[in-house]
Formats: sequence, C-alpha cells, structure tokens
Amino acid sequence: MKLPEHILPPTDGDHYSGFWGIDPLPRGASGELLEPCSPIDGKPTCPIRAAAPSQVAEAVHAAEHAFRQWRMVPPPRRGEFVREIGDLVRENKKELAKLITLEAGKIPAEAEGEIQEWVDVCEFAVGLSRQLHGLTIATERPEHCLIENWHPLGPVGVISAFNFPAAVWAWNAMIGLVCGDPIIWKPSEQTPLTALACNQIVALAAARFGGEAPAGLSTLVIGKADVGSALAADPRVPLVSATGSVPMGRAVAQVVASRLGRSLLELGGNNGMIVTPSADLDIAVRAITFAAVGTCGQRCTSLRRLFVHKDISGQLIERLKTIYSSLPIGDPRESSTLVGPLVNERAFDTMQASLAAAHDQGGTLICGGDRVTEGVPAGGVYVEPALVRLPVQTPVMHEETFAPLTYIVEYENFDDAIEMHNAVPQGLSSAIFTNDVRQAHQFIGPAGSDCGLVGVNIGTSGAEIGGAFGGEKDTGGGRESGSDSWRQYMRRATCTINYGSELPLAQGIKFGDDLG
Ligand code: UN1
Repeated sequence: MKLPEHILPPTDGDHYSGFWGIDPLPRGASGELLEPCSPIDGKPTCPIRAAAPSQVAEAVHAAEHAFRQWRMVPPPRRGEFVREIGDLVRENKKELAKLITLEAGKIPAEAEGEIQEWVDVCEFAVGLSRQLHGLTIATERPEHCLIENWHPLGPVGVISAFNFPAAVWAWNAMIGLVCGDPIIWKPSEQTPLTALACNQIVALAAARFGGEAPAGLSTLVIGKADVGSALAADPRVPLVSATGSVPMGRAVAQVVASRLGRSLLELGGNNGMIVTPSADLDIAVRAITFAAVGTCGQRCTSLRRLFVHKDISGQLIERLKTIYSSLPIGDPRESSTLVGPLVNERAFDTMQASLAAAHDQGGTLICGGDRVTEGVPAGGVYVEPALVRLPVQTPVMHEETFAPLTYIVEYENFDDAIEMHNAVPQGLSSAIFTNDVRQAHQFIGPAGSDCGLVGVNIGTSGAEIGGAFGGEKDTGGGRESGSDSWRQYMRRATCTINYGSELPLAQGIKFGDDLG
C-alpha cells in the first residue's frame, strides 16, 4: 500500500523513527529496528526504529516543559486546538482508516468507525472545554466561601493496544489536551504507522495553531514493553492510562501505585449476553453476530459468552448457524468482507487451545473454528468464527480468548443466568435481549450485571464515546472517554476563602482567641 505521506512524519532514511513529538521536539529513536507485519498477508508494513526506554525520560522532560505553558492556556482555547485536530481527522478519515486496515486488519467500515470515534471525541472535548467545572459548597463559617477548582494534572502516559490503534489513544489524548495535559503515547508495536499518523495530525494542528501548542505537548514513544514500563515508572507522569491484557495492566498498576501515581485501566473483557424468551430474535441474531465476529472477535467488548433460555436456544442456534455459514471471511480490503484476519499466528493458536479446552470440558462445536486458506491472502491468519455449546459455564469460559469464539450455555431460571453472567473475573461489557421490562430492569439494576457497560437489546460491542467506557473487577475499574471521565485528567483543589475580618475555626474550635 502506498503510505499517505502527507499525514506521516518524514522518514529517517529507509525507516520511520518511533520517537516523535510536535516539531521540533523530540525526534530520533535509538532503540532496535522493529519490522511489524500486516495481518492481511503477513508482509512487512514498514520498518520502525523503536524508542529506547531511556528516551521516555526525554519525552517526559519535554512534556513537563510543555505543561508549564499549556496549563495556562484557557480551556476553551485548548478546545479550539482539539477542534483543529478534529477538522484534520475528518479531512483524512479514509487515509487514517486505511492504515488501521493495514496494521490491525479491520474492514474499512470498522476502521472508519474507529476514526469516527476520534472525530466524536474531539467534538465532545471541544464542548467540554467550556464546561470543566467545580462546585461551590456551603460552608459552616460566616464570610467564608468553599470552592472546588479543577486544574490540569500534568503529563499523561497512554499505553494502547493493537485492536483500537487510534480511538483509545484519542479518548485519552483529546480529553487530556482540553484538560491542560501533555500526552506521551506508547502504542502497540503492531500499529506504529497508525500511531505516527495520529501524532502527525496533532503536529499539523499545532502548526495551524501558531506556536501556542508547545513542542512536547504530544509525544510518541513506539517500542516494546520496556518502553511502557519506563513510562509507568516515571514519577513525573501523574496519570498512566493503560489498555490491554490483564497481566499488562496488573504490572503497570503495581509500578504506578508503588510511586503513588494514578492509573486508569481498561483491561480484558469477557463479555456476556442473556437472551430471554421474550427477546426479539431478529435483532438479537444481528447484534450477536456483530458483537461476536466483528473485528474478528478482537474487541475488548466482543461477545464471548451467550446465555440463552432453553425454550428458544434451539431456534436461536439454528439462526446463528445459518448466518455463520455464509459469513464473508477474507481480505479486509474487499468491500464484501465482514470478517478479516486475526492479528497473528499466536492469536490462532490461543483460539485453538481454547477450542480444545472447551471440548475437554464437555463442549460441542456448533460451527467454525477451522483455518480458512482458500480465497484469502496467503500469509494472513483467517479463521471461521466459532460457536461452542457447553452444558454449564466451565473454566475455559472464565478466560478471555481474543478471537471470534463464543460459548453458548442454556439456562432455565433468570436469576441463575445473571449469576452465571457475573461469575467471571472480568467485568467490561454485558447485554440482555428481552422485551420483559422487569427482566431488563433487573439486569441493569444493583443485583444485575456487574459490568461497566450494560446494554438492553443491543450487543456488547460498539459503545458510543459519550458515556464513560470501562469496567469492573479484572477489567481494572477505569472509565475513559465521555461522561465525567475528564476529572481523572485533572487535579482538584478544595479552596477555602475567608473574606471577613474574623478567624472562626471549623468544627467550632476555640484556640487562643485573645492571642496577638
Ligand atoms: C476496545 O476494544 O478496547 O465499544 C475498545 C466498542 C468500541 C471500543 C472498543 N467503541 O466496541
């Protein structure tokens, strides 16, 4: 594919540098040479010189410097900068999406959807830039005033995964920027071109903005886990937002906690859906299919566990089998494709291991699971999405397998279905299909789904940016993107002002009133 050079930084000879900021700082990676391959055909995309872990300190230094300037820019003006970014993203939506297709293997509809999330979060952030607010609180003392001020926090580290190579960073970065924070981004080493283009869009917006956006406001440190570890460990980074596997998040959280920093985690999901007897199966089957096989099952929000009432499971499974038998699997660049490749061989091996474990645990394969080699680009890893029926929820269902593999378990009693639904370590996304208002409310109520995202008559994936995104338990507890997630990117100062000429103490304490 011909790379969109107008949204990429200049190359460093025959490769790109994985250490890049807003002109003129910082640049020139000094780590090892990475040679990522496209999931489409396993061919190398473009060599990247990784940032050395020691360069993280340089990026943080530049970010600290940028912070001093950026925190003083009024928030609505910071919003104008994000609006510039949003305009550039709109103009370059298709080119950006093509990079996602190349590096993550997404079909164009989903890749463009991901870029649309970036546009959406820009708009959200621009509006937010005029709404950052604190409370004024009633005080117990006369002629006093108690107010909460929200201030920029400082450099924010963002660690993101291959499957949403632009949107997850954008949720953090666009909100962080209007909150007054510089961003240091460690993307997945699978998707460096997308990251370079995203950061270049910020750099182009900075050029349009005329010097008010300082160098060091947005820096990219592409590299392996050691680069992420250096970012997590740096005490000058008050917030580290990490998206990826549970083990990665656990490691990051421990390092950040040991220096008493804040972490914002969006880790594994193991998302479930309950389908009740009153469900509208016409929309349920479409929702299940998109959630289970969209992005080839490689979303944090993908549907992994399906609990179906025994009276309708036969017909639901038959309908799914029909849909699964005609799913267009193949080259994501073909307009008819719905299921693109897995990211790599390892993902395929993991899926096969889970299928074998499910079989050993009493599972029956309903359909799928085989490698597809005909009519797909050689060198890519293509697989038939799989459905497996299990008599009960077994240990394999407690693990997230990042592939198009969905387990189906029948239930009889609704309370048992909720119990099973919640009985896994993760808690990201959940859904119920029902036309029974009582069951719907029970599911979204306090004793219902224990997840951060709860849907009624929609699938588990495809959340809008306006809500807070994230989940409980092993998912890490973080909330990114919309709603009041912005508060995490700011620090709160409780300010008490005495505008009188007395000095009354709180709690009615009398202390040396006749002193002085
Ligand atoms: C992820 O997989 O990490 O809700 C993010 C969704 C998307 C975001 C997924 N809006 O499926």
